[in-house]
Amino acid sequence: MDLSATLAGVHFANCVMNAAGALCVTRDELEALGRSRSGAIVTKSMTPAFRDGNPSPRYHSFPGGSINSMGLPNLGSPTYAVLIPGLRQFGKPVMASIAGLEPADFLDVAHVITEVRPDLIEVNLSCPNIPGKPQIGYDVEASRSLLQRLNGVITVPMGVKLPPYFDPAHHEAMADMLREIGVAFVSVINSVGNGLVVDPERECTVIKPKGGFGGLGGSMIKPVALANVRAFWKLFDGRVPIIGTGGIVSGMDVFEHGLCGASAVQIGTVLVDEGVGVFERLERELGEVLARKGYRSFAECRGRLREL
Ligand code: RRO
Repeated sequence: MDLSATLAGVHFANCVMNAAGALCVTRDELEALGRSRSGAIVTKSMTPAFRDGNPSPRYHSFPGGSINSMGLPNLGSPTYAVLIPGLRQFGKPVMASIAGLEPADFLDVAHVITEVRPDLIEVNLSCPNIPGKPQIGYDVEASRSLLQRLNGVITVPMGVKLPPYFDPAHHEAMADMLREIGVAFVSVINSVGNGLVVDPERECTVIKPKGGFGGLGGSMIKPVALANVRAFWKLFDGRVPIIGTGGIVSGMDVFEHGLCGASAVQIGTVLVDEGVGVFERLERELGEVLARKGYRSFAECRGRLREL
């Protein structure tokens, strides 16, 4: 079964890769992704300098999914610029996720990372966990201004990682702006920001930062993720490739993202829960689903969701 994907001119032997943030901060983690069946090596979102992130506990997984408030812990872009050339030995695309607390941070990181030419750059407009810093992706004009400036610096395919939107007017406004900018791909969704998980026995929050508020991931967010994949697929008429992220636990979940319009997918919570062996399981399960349904490739099912 052909589970490959081509996106912004970049070929992925496997359409399933890690989501930025999941097991991709350190050199060891990035190299483990390189050795795994992940279709790409996606880095943790990086800032101009090393960050410890928020105080622990800051990640909690439970049967329905996960909540996190990591707070952008990362090695800093100069260190990733040294690591990225070495990651090429694994023969798969390297995607650098870039972030910042201010627009100037994104530009600084973009300058440093463009120099080492990752295959793609994903601009993270949607970190929900920095106290006092709203998600840029919820402000169309701030996003436009930042992306215009980054377009002048980044010379590899540039995509955006967006937060979930819950209203068609918001999908339309964002899609109009992204069409004008000419992004190479759209990655949806980041975690569902500022949820609250409670431990009723201990009568407390399960994570420490921000009074227990954090980004939700895992199976409980799948319908929100699918809605965002589908909304952008329709608004772009299938002409801007979409990476679907959110709620993938099984090969069938990957198939659902494909039906809604995803060209490739990323996994977060399930990767943290199971480790890099999960890529092999998902590959096997997706291959079985596609074969049973008479498809010859993952690409063939893309966007084919029937509307009743
Ligand atoms: O580091 C984080 O707290 C974090 C980031 Br940058 C992000 O984009 N999404 C998320 O759920 N956590």
